[in-house]
Amino acid sequence: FRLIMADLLDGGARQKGVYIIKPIVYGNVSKYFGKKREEDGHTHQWTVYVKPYNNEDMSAYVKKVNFKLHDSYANANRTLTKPPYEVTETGWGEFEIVIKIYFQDPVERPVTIYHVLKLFQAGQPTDHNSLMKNQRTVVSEFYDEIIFQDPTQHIHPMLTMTRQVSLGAYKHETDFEEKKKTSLEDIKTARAKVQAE
Ligand code: SLL
Repeated sequence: FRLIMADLLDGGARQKGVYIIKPIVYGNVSKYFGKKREEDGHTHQWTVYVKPYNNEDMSAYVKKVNFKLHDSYANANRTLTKPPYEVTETGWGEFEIVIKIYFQDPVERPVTIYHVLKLFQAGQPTDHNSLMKNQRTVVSEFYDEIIFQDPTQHIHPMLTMTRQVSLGAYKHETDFEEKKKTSLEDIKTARAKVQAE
């Protein structure tokens, strides 16, 4: 009993000065039906998701992911307890989706992400003809990082020993390496501009 207690106490203690970073990608893809559906006026199919930036099994440290949709949807609260953490739906309108990530370690507070569901290409008209011209999938996704500060010893292995989920190439809709380059260039340019002012 003493040994178990000692382990529980130690394992539950936070490790000071340790940071573990889990890179993620969240967002949505959507596609125009090609027409407005008679029955419900829906025009698009879309999928909102949270996935690892690197190919790994997030369920090692994620307990569940909740997607809170617009109230016009039946069962607007969708909970996924295993990967893929995604919801596919149809609809006609854009709205904000609240994504809440819960962790296996109960001492870690859930992380909340706000994502505006995107169906239409920014700056483009949304009439039928314009939507047809732009047949490809609309993508709105973002790179981000979940940072575990001073994780407990219990969750440490769950964070560092995640396994690969699928063999073969693991690709995202967005070329994030390229986006990193252009973002850094943009920051440099902006800095130079501020300096000049
Ligand atoms: C607004 N942004 O300002 C809009 C709300 C609601 C989207 C968009 C269909 C839901 C359903 C749908 O696309 N809702 O029929 O199940 O009001």
